[in-house]
Amino acid sequence: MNTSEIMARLKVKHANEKEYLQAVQEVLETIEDVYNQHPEFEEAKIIERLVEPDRIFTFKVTWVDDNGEIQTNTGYRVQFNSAIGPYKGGLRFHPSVNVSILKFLGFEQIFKNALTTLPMGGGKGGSDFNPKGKSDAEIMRFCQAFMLELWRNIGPDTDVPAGDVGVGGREIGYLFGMYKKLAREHTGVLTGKGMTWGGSLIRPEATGFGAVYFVQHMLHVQGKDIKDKKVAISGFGNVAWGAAMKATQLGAHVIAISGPDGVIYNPNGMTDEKIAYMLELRSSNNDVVAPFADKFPDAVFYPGKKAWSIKCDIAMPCAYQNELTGEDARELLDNGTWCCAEVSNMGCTPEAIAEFQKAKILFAPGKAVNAGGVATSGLEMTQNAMHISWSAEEVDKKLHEIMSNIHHSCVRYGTQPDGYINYLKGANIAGFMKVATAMLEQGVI
Ligand code: 2IT
Repeated sequence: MNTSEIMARLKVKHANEKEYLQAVQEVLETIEDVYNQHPEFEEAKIIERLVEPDRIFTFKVTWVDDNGEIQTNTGYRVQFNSAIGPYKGGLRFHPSVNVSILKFLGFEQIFKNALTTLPMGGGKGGSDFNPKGKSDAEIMRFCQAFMLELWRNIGPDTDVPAGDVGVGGREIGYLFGMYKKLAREHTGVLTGKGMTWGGSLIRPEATGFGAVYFVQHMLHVQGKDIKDKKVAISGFGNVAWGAAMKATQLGAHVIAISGPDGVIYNPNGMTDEKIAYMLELRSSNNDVVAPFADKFPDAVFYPGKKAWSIKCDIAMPCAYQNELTGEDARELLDNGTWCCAEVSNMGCTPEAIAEFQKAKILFAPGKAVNAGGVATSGLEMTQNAMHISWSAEEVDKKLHEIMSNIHHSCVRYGTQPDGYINYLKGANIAGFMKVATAMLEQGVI
């Protein structure tokens, strides 16, 4: 079957899983040529096998809130593909979480993890639990109840979850505590751990730092430098925070950050105090960015507006899937934006990507740009397995090397005859080739 036939069948079989279908379609479209050049892949039905997760666990999570009321949520873990290593990928706690979203994230993770050069398969999990407005004690009880079900299905050489939207250091702490109690072992079963109990230095910053390192490489190819460029960032979570910090350190001006309530226009760029305040905002659990403008008088809050309404050179979506639409892309292009580095997973709609590519501006997909996060999780696993910890400099150096390698892979597989670098194609082909080869060599399983 060719890639279009496979896609058509998937659309029938999983008709209501739109995010999953979107993620698969994007990959299949970009690897089609390579797939056709390798009849051995078709013979081994590699794509048919790759698009279905190995298994999905779905479980009930019951817990008691601060009012003594019993709450019921649904927990999931999608173990997608383990061809090149144990399943690896984050947990997302957000009311939108469902099988389609976790399958899309798990599918993306396979290729992303392959790109990192580290031995990690793809997985993802989470719950429809909404952390917004919950007390610390409620978060703890939920995490404990979640792990009570999950723990038998994960392990340091089996499946290693981490954080994603709604799951940060605090949640990983509660999840790890419960795992340790049940399994009676202190191993690297989760990443993103605290620094005193097995966490890796630089992991909290790694996704954002890695994204900016990737942008530096993209710009370098064009003979440009990030210094003095205007950068618009969406979101004010962990990823946006790391990206804002590194971009600022390198002399760029982060002139926009945003939240579900609107955008902060920050014409003078970030300061250390402003960057630190991003973390404070996030931990307030209220999911609003507006207070930033109350605290810093040189910043202006525009309710209901997106970061893409602010004139910038470089756009870095750092929030959710499909947060940057075709309309947003046209607005950015009209305002002269010449680089979009997707940091969120599938942050741009297919229409937005088509606009950027048609305009031939620099565009790179999340699975390449944000891979520094999971790569540093991989480095955390290595440190745990060796029972040592590396210095921040060592980890940062390795992160630099990994982002440089990923960029190199994108250029290698994505450079078009006219010289335009199609980073989307490059990332997908590079990831696919590695996983497909591993699957082929391991037989029909
Ligand atoms: O999307 C991602 O790569 C993550 N949420 C991080 C996953 C990880 O295992 O560190």
